[in-house]
Amino acid sequence: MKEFTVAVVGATGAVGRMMIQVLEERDFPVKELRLFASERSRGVKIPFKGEDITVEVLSEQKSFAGIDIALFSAGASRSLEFAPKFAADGAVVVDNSSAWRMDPEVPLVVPEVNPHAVAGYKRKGIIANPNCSTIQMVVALKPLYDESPIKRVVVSTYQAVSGAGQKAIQELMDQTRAWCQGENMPEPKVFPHQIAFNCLPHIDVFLENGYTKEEMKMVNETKKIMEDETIAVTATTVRVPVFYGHAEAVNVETKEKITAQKARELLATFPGIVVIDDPENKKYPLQIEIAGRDEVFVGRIREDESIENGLNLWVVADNLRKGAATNAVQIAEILAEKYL
Ligand code: NAP
Ligand code: 3JM
Repeated sequence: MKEFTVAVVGATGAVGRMMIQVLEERDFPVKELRLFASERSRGVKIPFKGEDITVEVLSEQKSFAGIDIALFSAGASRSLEFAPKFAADGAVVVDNSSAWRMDPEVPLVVPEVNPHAVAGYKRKGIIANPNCSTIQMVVALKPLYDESPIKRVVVSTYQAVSGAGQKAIQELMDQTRAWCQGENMPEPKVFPHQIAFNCLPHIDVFLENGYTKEEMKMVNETKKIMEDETIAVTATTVRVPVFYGHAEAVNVETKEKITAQKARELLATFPGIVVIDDPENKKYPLQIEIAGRDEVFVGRIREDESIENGLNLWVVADNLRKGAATNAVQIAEILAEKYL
């Protein structure tokens, strides 16, 4: 089997470390793994398949020749600057940031939904991984859409702190510990307010229309991935004091009626989805139970009795896995199997 030189850019971060773990777990055909991060990580070693790999400093002067696939998770500005350099030196970049997602020459891919779009990597040498909240939602929407086109989606999210990186995980831990020990609450540094025992309706920056950038990512990315500009999407994205796993309350309006029972069947037979929907026995997807899993979990499937053709769903996934690293590695697997 062909093997590839793979780079992880942002290797020391929450997403980067998970990418390395997922590459190993899925036994991706890696010939050589190269790891990049900032000057702060000079000399850091990260284990991969029993070997310690030394992190390289991402710098302007470097040639990136010899890299086949580069998985980026070092922030949008690094992606804007370095993804074209890696691509010019011959790599296909799978970028986790928002930098390239809405570029018409860059495919935006969720393998369960639009795997054919991967072919578009040939234009710029870059494929974009969608936002974590978009990924899990479109996986749940796809089997419903295939039954009847979707007119409108109203979504509210309950997003884990790990979506904001290593420092955010630490901030929730430090605030929780301080509160439990009766100490002074440390000043928030990553989040705009205290996150422990609190919910913040504020993820990423506010835009002129009053929505946050995170909310508009869900609106715009959904249309691009579903290849349907007519789907109306509106979102409220909320950070909650949970370490791993994003949950979403999703209201879907379809053109034709889909009963709750039919929706349950469609969702349960779709690749990458697990239905947990047994309210009598208190069974529905929970963040603490699905953390560490790669599938998208759907429960609380019920008809919206306020409109003719509506459904309500509760959709939960591990944001660092399906929401980021696993989706990126799945894209790399398609590249490896079909294109490179
Ligand atoms: P994180 O834990 O803060 O990690 C950031 C990573 O970027 C670290 O490896 C860091 O290296 C590196 N980095 C920062 N500045 C750099 C520089 N100037 N040069 C080289 N490397 C640099 O954040 P994260 O949660 O892993 O997220 C990383 C990025 O992935 C985000 O900014 C976002 O664009 C994307 N992301 C995407 C999703 C998704 O939905 N698909 C979810 C979460 C994040 P040091 O350790 O050396 O500082
Ligand atoms: C998730 O460098 C940055 O501004 C990154 C901000 C960020 C993003 C993003 O916009 O790329 C943090 C966490 C995302 C994302 O997936 O959209």
